[in-house]
Amino acid sequence: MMDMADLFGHVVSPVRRDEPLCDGAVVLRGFALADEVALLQALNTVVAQAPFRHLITPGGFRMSVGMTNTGPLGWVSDRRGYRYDPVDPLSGNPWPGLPDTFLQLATGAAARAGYVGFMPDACLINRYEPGTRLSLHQDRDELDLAQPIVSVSLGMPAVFLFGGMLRTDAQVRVPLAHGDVVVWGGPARLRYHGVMPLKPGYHEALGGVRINLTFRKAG
Ligand code: MD6
Ligand code: FE
Repeated sequence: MMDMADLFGHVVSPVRRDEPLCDGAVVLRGFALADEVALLQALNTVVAQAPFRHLITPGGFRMSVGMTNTGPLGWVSDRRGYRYDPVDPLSGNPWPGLPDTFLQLATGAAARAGYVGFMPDACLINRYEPGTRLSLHQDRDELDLAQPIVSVSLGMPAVFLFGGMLRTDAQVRVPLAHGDVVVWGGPARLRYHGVMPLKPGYHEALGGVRINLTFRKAG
């Protein structure tokens, strides 16, 4: 989208901007805002069927981020390890189906970032409460690492930490706001990343929490 000037010649910041992070990763500012109401409605439906829960890491720690999934495959963690599973271990049922609005958002964002034909089969939903963080990690449990990840931020803003190929590489801090979408693939696919502790606050869409959707082609 082009920058616009108002009647006085001030540059008006457009709601949507594309910000390359590095080769293979881009932030699409505000990309999810157009579908906000439908997205939040679909999110409520999913969470009613598969509520947020705190998974246990293979090392025995309880994750502070609440998680659930929608789509044919869901990411789970327990004492046996990390994996994608077609069944929600809480209910014994398949995960809720991927809502159309979710799918359209994910494929549209991927295409805009240059990943035409992305077809996710998993959407991990993370819920951050004040003080909650996600420690540095790589996303490497998916079969085909040529496929990107599409990450949608909703509600409270957070600072995304974006590192390099090694855990010890320096990280850049990327503020992510309600409606921002990060598309992440190619040479960036295995970069370490995390989320800084959520600051307390309030956002009209979701109250005091941040919700992140990450779409993957897992199987
Ligand atoms: C989050 N996101 O933003 C957590 N992973 O809440 C992720 O862990 C993530 O945003 C891979 C690609 C993009 C991401
Ligand atoms: Fe991740």
